[in-house]
Amino acid sequence: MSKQTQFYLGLVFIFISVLVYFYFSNSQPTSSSPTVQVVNGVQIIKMDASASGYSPSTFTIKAGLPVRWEITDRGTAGCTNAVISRTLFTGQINLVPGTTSIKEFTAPTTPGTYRFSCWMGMISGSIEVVI
Ligand SMILES: [Cu+2]
Repeated sequence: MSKQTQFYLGLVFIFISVLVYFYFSNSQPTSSSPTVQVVNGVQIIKMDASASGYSPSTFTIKAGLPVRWEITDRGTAGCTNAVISRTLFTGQINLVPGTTSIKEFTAPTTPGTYRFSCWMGMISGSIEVVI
């Protein structure tokens, strides 16, 4: 391979690298979180709960907008049979194995990290509220 060929191959390599870089840097998801979808202005969160934890366990939602939280019980037991969050809503969300429980509330207007957990706090997750 001549020096000139190597030089041009180098240029092509750099060019492709730059293209790839811009392609990926521009393709960031438009939604703040892939686990949240917005339908008719309602932010829908889908989460699985089991005795070992929540999946996914973190979400990002927009402040002040309605939320519909669908929690599918994949085998909770004992204290994991209810979800609480003192900062997001009052009361608790009761879970029944094999069924999906739905909780509707309005996202806080103050941005921040809001934690939720089973009623004894052994398994937990968080909802990031952004403006
Ligand atoms: Cu617990």
